[in-house]
Amino acid sequence: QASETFDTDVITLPRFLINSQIQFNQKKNALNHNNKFNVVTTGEFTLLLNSLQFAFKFISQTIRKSELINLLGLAGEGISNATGDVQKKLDVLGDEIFINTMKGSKNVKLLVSEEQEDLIYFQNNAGTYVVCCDPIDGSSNLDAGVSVGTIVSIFKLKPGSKGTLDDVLRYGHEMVAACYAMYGASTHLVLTTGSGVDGFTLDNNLGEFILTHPDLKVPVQRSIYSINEGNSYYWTEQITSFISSLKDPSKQKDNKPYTARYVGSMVADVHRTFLYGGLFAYPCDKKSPNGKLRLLYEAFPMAFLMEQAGGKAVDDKGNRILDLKPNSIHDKSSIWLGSPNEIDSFLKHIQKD
Ligand code: P6P
Repeated sequence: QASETFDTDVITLPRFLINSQIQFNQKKNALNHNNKFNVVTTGEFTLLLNSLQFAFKFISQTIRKSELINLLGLAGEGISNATGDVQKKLDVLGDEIFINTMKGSKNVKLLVSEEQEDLIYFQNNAGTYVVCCDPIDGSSNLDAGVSVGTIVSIFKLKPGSKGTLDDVLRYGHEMVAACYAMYGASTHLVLTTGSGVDGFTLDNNLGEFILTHPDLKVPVQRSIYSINEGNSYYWTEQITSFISSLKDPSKQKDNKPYTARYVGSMVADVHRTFLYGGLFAYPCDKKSPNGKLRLLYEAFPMAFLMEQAGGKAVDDKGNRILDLKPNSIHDKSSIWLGSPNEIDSFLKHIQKD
């Protein structure tokens, strides 16, 4: 009877990847009518995701420790030193962990990191994957105990390529996978490999990510908007009028204004949008004419995940984020993402204008 309450058949991330690899092969073979050869994925991708999950676990541990040091630091030398050093150190540590893990995985050829000005080329890796990441997104919030995260997009090298900038400056729809880890009360991993989205929670005792949110779908509608209103003096008239319409009960079918929720850490704001619905936006403004969020390792992965969960992701002009292509590795973009109904009302508003 005990086993009824105690789950003895948990799906870990490695087991989930093996299952999806089998399903992928079955689908491929079903499509391959002449059946001359058995299409088997090489398992390279599974190896890459196993390396990625190690990086997330390592960063998660480092953050938990750094928060402890933070507390000690606050009691000791005063706020600025401890917080500043740990914060600065933490960005560097997160970046080093990521670079070393991807180099060690052997199947990553090119790496873009928010913390590195230039593209990283792994000379000795025979890999065929391109990984773009923000190792610790939102780290400025860390000392307030706000959730931060690691955001990752994955492309494959172009056929026959040895690995150049051309393999990185790609259309968003060329991504083969995207994920984020969120380091909050628990450590969550939300992942898509192009057929839906699945959420995992790190069991610290087992040291494994356990499948806790299979086949995540974003709610179709939710009256929540998530945007930094502190920038409203710099917004265009179009964006100002749209946001004020959300707050005007007479403009809403249920005569209720939208609720505002803004953490200021993209992973936390997007994770909430996945689970509760609503819209998250970081538009261009007079201060940041190209937007603030980066295309390759913030907008692209979150847009891919959101679309795979039944949501939408567009820029200020209504262009689909995944149809954009960066001209340089740190290019920025405006972004509106979330429940389809919310993004559709934004699109209607800008088309009306
Ligand atoms: P603002 C954090 O610094 C970040 O890159 C994202 O995580 C977050 O969504 C955004 O910037 C917050 O920017 O200008 O609202 O503080």
